[in-house]
Amino acid sequence: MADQTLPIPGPLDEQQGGNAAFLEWMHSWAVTVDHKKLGILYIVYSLFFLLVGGVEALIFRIQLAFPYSHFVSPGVYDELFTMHGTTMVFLVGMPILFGFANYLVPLMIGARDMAFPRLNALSFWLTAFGGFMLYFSFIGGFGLYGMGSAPDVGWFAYAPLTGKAFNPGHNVDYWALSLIVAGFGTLGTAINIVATTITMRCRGMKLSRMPLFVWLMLVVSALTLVTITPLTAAQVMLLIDRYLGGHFFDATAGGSPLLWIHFFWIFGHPEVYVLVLPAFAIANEVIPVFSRKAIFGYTAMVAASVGIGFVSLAVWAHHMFTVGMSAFSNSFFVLSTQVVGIFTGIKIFNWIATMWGGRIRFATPMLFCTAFIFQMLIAGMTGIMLSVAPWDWQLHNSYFLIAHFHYVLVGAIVFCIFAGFYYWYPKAIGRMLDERLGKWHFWLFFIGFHVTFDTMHFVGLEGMPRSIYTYPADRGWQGLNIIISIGAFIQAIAVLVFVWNLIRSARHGKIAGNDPWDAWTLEWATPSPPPAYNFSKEPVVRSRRPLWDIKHPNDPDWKYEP
Ligand SMILES: [Cu+2]
Repeated sequence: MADQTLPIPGPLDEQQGGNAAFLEWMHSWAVTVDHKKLGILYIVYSLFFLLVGGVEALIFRIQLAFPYSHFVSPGVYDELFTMHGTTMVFLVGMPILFGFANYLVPLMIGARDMAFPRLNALSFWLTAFGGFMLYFSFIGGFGLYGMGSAPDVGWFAYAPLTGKAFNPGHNVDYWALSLIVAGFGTLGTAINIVATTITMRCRGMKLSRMPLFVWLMLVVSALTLVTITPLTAAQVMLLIDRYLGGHFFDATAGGSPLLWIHFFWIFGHPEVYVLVLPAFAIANEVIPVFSRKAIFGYTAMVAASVGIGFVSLAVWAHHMFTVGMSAFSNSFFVLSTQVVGIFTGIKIFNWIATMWGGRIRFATPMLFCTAFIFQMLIAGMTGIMLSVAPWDWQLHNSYFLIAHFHYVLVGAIVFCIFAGFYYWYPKAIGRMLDERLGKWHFWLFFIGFHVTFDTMHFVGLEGMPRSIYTYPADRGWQGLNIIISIGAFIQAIAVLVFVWNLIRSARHGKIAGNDPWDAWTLEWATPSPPPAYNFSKEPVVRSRRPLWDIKHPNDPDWKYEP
């Protein structure tokens, strides 16, 4: 088989081809409108910020490991947890998952590219510009602590703390402006995915035959269109308050800080599903292939995803049970939040039913997905606990809440992202990731994750609130905090093993070939990596498993799907 790996120039090539070749290579990536290259750019960009956001977490975990610690100053501490949250949600979670979608959706539906390739390129560069502008605040921002102040108001930037009275510097402006710019990039990508899915499917790829990955990215993109907009509107209102004499969020002048909180969570909670549904989408592709069984309950999976999409728009105030809403409002948001739990339950049932009776191969992607199911179950249960208003009154903004949402953001989303890397890296690069390093990555990350976030539930139940800079020694939180910090460092080592695997395998990994996992969706029908034009001939699809049909025409349990 010809060596079809992705051409990655190295120092040798530079010496032979001189800088010209390298510059030409750089130029080809800078001006690309190819969905595959843009997908890879999104992923590399997000991996960089995953490391940055991870380092921020390690620094404040050192600060919190001991009582009365002054490892960093209070101001820097506030910047670190604000930037950690903002980075992981806006510069890692969304772009990395849209990166996977950018790379895979056209391939999975048998299309040549996205519907709007130039909009696609613009969307990436807006996203990247927004992210780097946010980090420029570390240099350009001017806050209470002088030059070089990053946003320090929490990732949800509650009013009135963001007002000029409490935050006279530019760090809040960097937060709002950079997310507005990145937000337009995200909107552009969402428009592209919706248009591509609706208009670019190859012959026979009916909606009822689309891979679940594509279905979920369609729901996510529609959700993005209706949730990024209120956030952008609120950020513009904030800038009007700060510079044009507005009073939207200023209670002393007829405005209301609660208005910001409502706006933020009208975006913020659906945002959780903009992040977790793509993770579910990855699990929907990996679990069946490694169980050697088609997904259980395809239609129920689609319906549950659409259901989550809709209901997630009606739960936002479960983040506001402590603001003093009426009993009726609280009850409404308790119930709507628990309805989402039903849809997630259907999905967890279907993943287990898919594995049930299957011939399961626990290769690294499947290890990450199996752990994901277990952790999503726990995250769901603590979510239901927190959705009960009286319980939430006790634990709101405690480390129990931090543990809960990291169970979703890391335990579900990051675990699935890692699974996606081990599953689709061979397709994009043409070489396999090393399985031995993969197993090390998995077990170290699994242990580190549980040491950190299981323990965090308990220090929360012991009453430790979030965002505090330090704590007294007599609260009994020290032991638990040291364990949490040790877990964080184990996770960091696991991520370094992963990064090393990514770099090393690009040159030394086993050649993958077109279809290393014996899968059944169309991306595996192309060479690895796929040529710029994707398919030499438009595929014709006759079922939900187009490649399986081609490879197993006489499969006894194959049946024609209308
Ligand atoms: Cu929520």
